[in-house]
Amino acid sequence: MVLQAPVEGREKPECGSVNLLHPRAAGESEPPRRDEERESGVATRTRPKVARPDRYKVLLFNDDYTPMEFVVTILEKIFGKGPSEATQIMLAIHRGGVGVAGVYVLEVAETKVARVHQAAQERGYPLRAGVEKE
Ligand code: TYC
Repeated sequence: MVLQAPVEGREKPECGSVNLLHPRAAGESEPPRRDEERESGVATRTRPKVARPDRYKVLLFNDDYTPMEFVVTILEKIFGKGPSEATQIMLAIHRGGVGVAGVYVLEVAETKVARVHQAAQERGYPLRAGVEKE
């Protein structure tokens, strides 16, 4: 029977430290992840999966009373549009009834809607905004 003596200096590194004796610390590539992958030689995954959050459109709705200039200002100040794009979006809403002011993750989209309603209410305009999943 052969008893293996512990190899000096090759213990598991402490948490938070870097084991410079590890092969990958010397630039070796990742080992195959699964038997299937190793045996077929076909890489079935090249990058770790990263969840993308769902995105939501912020819609602005037309009405007969909110001034065009106010809607343009909203699109500039709250949605970061330049004057030309803001005017185009406003006119598209005016003609078509509804338009997309921007697309965001849900929490940001809902905050923008609240800001639109707050700004409109302060001036007594009936402008409405809403959120729709992309
Ligand atoms: N229809 C409005 C007007 O003629 C302008 C307007 C455009 C209002 C877009 C709301 O989301 C809107 N004054």
